[in-house]
Order: sequence, then structure tokens, then C-alpha cells
Amino acid sequence: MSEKLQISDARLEPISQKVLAGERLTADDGLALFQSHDLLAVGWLANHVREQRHGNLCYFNVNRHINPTNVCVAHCKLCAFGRSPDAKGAYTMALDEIYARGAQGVAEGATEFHIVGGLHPDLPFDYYLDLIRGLKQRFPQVHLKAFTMVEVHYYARISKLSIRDTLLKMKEAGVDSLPGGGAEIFHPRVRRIICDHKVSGQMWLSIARTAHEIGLRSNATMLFGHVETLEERVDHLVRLRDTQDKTRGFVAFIPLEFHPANTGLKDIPKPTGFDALKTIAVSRLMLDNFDHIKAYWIMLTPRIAQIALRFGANDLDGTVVEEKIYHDAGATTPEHLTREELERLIRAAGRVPAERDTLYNRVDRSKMPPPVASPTRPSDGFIPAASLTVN
Ligand code: V47
Repeated sequence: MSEKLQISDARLEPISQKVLAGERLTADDGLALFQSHDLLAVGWLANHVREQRHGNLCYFNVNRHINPTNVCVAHCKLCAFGRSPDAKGAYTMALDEIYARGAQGVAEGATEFHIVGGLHPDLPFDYYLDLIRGLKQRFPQVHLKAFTMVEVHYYARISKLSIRDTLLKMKEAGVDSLPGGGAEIFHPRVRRIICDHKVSGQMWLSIARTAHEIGLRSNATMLFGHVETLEERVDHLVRLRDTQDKTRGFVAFIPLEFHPANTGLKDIPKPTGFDALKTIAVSRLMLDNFDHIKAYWIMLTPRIAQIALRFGANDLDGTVVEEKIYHDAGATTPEHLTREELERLIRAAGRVPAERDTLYNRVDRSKMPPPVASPTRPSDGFIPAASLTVN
């Protein structure tokens, strides 16, 4: 990217002055940024803010996704993952199966389990609490980032508890933070089309606020590139920014690119790389109170995610290992990148890799007990702790 800002779209001039002066952007500014085709200028500004906050560092973590069930009563049009209980491919993991996955993750050095699943019609809330207790008991050192606002809402309903009490029980069982999924686009017009049985945008934000109030931090996402307008994207970002002003509980923001294959919206063309990079850049510029913007390589592809590190993103997410939500929706990316591969992508973008935990504390492998090679995936990117260095 050029050392100097070069603007070819005159509408970006006043916005660039605000960004350089550290002033908050308005919804109209956000819209102008989204409407602009001057991607390099938008990216330059986002990169400027990103470097002010994080210098040259790019974060990643060693994590493992666990999706306990894909059985789901919501039947969202946007989703290719959820199944009816008797549908082909429907599964629900026994708790021992989940613990075995956890053990495998720990053997590979995971510091986080990212746990999300479908809204199962028959599993009681206790299944999820036992799952968390069991993982925490076995792997107390691993951060459990578990259950989206949508799942929390469902558990409250099936257990007849308030949202607050549901969250308190989750916390007591060992949930450390919440992932950012299920936010989609908050505007009701969009939700009616893509996920009409899911919690409203307002409810999603209210649950996030309650989680933050009881000391559970969370991430936030935005699913882009389907039926939403640019105004609705801006509205989504502004609502998140307003909530963050109140709670400061959001850790990271993850723009999620829509994958249409095998969904009820399969005729919608996939978002372009141009749109993905612009959305990451505009998110960085609008969300001035979010520290971290993730380029989730699983959905962006490692190539676009790498470029995003110069367009506002400061994190590549993690090693992941097993991913179902995007791969059921036709993603052709790998399900796993090794730590070495993540570091190579980061270095090749001129950034300095920094391993982090879920809350962005630096991970120093030299101070951790060495992971043991996994019995089931012995040579898949496993690097003994002794050979790891923290930058
Ligand atoms: O909530 C579902 C989205 C989300 C599709 O918090 C789809 O660190 C695209 O939230 N095409 C789950 N997207 C993933 C998620 C996430 C990912 C990585 C990190 C974190 C974090 C959170 O994926 C869902 C939904 O918004 N999704 N189906 C689809 N066909």
C-alpha cells in the first residue's frame, strides 16, 4: 500500500480528514465509504487506524471448533449447517465424543474451544451445562468461548429462566466468553428474509449487554453479501458501536462473508473479494471502539484474509481444525491451518505474528507445558512447544 494517501473519490476527502483527526464517523460517512470504489483509499485509512492501534502485530490463536449438534429448529434460510432431527447427516455428539475432541485440541496446544451448535428440540439445558463442566474439569487451562446470543435465548426459553439467570448458570458452569455468531444483520427487514425464526437484532444486542454486565465478554459478527442494503450494514455497525459505548464488553468484530451454496438463498451470487476487503476496512473505520477486527480466513480464504491485514484487520482467527458451518455452505478453504501456515501468511504480509489467547493476552509457549502429539492426527502441523517463539 502506498505510503501516502491518494484519494480519487472526492466524497472521501472530508471523511479522511476526520479519520486522521481521530474523529468519530457518522452513518452517512459509513455509507459513503461503502459506496466508494476507491478501495485503496478506504483501505489506506483503515490500515492507518489499524497501525495506530496495533503497530505491525497480527494476532492469531491456536483453537478448536466444536459443534455439538447440527440439529436445529430454526431452519434459517442463510444456513446450510442446521438439519431436522431425522434428516440425512443430522448428528448430536455424546459428551464423551466432545471430551475426546477437547483432548485432541489440548494435545495440539489449543488455548480455546469455540463451541456453537444448532437449537436442538430435545436436548435439555443441562446437556450444555454438563458439556461445559466436563470440558472445564478436564481442561481447566482452556478458554471456553461457547454459545451465541441465539443459543442463550433458546436455552432461556427451554429452561424457563431469565436471560440473566441463563447466562449466570453458563458462567458458573465454566463458560469464559461468548462467540459473536447469530448477529447476521440486525435490521428486521433482512432477518425476516434470511432467519425469520431467530432472535431479533434488538434481542441479540440486549443479550450481549446482559452478558457483558455479568462479566462475560463476547465477540460480534456481521453476515454480509446476501439481501442486505449498504444502509442496513451501516445500521448494524452503528448499533454495535452504540452498545460497545455502553458496555465495552465486545472483544473482537468479525465480518462474515455469506456463502450461498446449499442454503435457502443458493441463487444469490457470492460476495466479491472487493466487497470483502471494503467491508473489513469500513468496519475498522466505523467501529472506533472495537480493538480487534478479525479476518476469518475460513470464510475469506487465506489469500483474501492475508490481504485484509493491510485493510484494517489485525487478527486471522485460529487454527480451527474442524469447521462445519461454512463447509456445509460450500466453502472450499481448508478446515485447518497449522500455526506455521498462519505465521507464514502473516509474515508474508509484512506483519509480525503474535499468538494470543481469546482475550488477546499474549501466549508465551516457553512458559507452558509442552503439548503432546495427538494420537489421532500425529503429523498435522503439530509443532513441539520448545520450537515455538513469541515475537
Ligand atoms: O452465526 C451461517 C454464519 C456464523 C452461513 O466469535 C454463515 O470468534 C456464511 O459466528 N454463509 C457462525 N455465514 C460463525 C461465527 C464465528 C466464526 C469465527 C469466529 C467467531 C468468533 C464467530 O456463521 C453464524 C452465521 O452468522 N453463517 N451460515 C453461510 N451459509
